[in-house]
Amino acid sequence: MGKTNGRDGSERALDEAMEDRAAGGGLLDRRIFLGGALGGGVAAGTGLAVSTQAEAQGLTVPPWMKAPGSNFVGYGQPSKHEAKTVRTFAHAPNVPGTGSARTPHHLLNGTITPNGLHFERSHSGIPDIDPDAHRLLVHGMVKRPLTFTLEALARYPMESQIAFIECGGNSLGLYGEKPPQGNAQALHGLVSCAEWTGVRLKVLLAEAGVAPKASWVLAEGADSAGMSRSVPLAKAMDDAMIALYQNGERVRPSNGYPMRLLLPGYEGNMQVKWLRRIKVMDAPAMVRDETSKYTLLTKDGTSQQFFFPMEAKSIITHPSPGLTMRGKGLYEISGLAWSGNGKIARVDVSADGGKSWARAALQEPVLSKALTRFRMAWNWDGGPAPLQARATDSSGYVQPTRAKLIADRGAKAFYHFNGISSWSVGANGEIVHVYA
Ligand SMILES: Nc1nc2c(c(=O)[nH]1)N[C@H]1C(S)=C(S)[C@@H](COP(=O)(O)O)O[C@H]1N2
Ligand SMILES: [Mo]
Repeated sequence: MGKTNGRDGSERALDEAMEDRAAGGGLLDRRIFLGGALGGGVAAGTGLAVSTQAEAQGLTVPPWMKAPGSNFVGYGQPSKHEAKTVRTFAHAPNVPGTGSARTPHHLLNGTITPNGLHFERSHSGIPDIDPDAHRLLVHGMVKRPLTFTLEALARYPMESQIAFIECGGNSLGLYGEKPPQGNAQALHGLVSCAEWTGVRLKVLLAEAGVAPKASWVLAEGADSAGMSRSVPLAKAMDDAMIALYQNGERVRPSNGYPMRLLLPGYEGNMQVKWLRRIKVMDAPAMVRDETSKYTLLTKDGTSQQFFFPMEAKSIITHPSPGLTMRGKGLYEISGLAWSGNGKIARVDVSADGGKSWARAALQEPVLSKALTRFRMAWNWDGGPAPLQARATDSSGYVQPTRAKLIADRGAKAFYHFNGISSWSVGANGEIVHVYA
């Protein structure tokens, strides 16, 4: 390293950045982590890494360098040291397979959820579908009803789309009077993001020939719940997809094998798994999951039906409950933001319970209706600190505070919780969920 780029320069840059406070509570300018300008300075200045000298002294030959490693396997698995990175789930009493399994966001990074960790919500277990026997029927108000085998569908032009899916019931505990205790997985784990590949629904509808008066479609699953939802024809003709692949491989059985309906940005319940039927109609079918369930209870006790997009929301994944703070100093606050109405435009972070905010850096590429990773540099002074994130999407919509959400919807609201949530970092380094 030349003198101008050397450790002296980096240390100075760190000092300057430390002074470049973006908001109260130790939040630093978002540029601090960008471009690696602080590589040496971060290590030297804050003790995040072992110093080079000490490392050189400790450079011995570890056991795994002394013998050849293990053999190849047909389908790879995560390291045995990552055995805690799993979904967590509870079954509804006496109903095997019914319930949900949650994504461990506090143990992951980036924006794509590995297939084995994508959250799952199933109303009647995971059907064991023979892909050769499965059929997709497109019928109702069409000129030509059509039946597709998986083989036939695979010959259509395909597209890929990175999209989040969030259950309408994600985070619903936060409507409660007292802050539920749990980690990001337990409280917010019913959201995941994958690259989905398949055939646009509009291609199949065009081939079937939709009647001019049609305005809705009914999607039905091949599970024993026969789970069904009505979808506006406009969405079906827009970015709706019959997804056959998930992160490059066939959709997992738990996520809809051999095909599911993908409705980017819409509540998870409508994205019918194990899809077997699309019926074109001129009115919604008023099935159970859009009448008795998945409606939005409002303040005056009436229910709002057909509230489809999941609105802008963010959660901090690091630090978060279950992760340990190792003394004061420099940390990265990082998390996920998403909006069913477009792209994330900005995320602001607060380390003083919402009194002051600083703009976080967004990881590129920022994609519409996909999870977006945000990052913020933070110099923790070792004292109590309530951490919050607030997302704004490309429509200008700003994630509301929990208080505002409840004032608007009433205390009995259940679905679509997207209020700002808070982690409190205690002086002992323990992190808990609070209402700040
Ligand atoms: N056929 C069928 N589709 C279904 C469900 C179901 O139980 N059966 N659950 C729905 C619900 S409530 C959600 S939130 C999403 C979850 O999708 P995932 O399990 O792939 O994460 O699937 C939806 N599609
Ligand atoms: Mo759901």
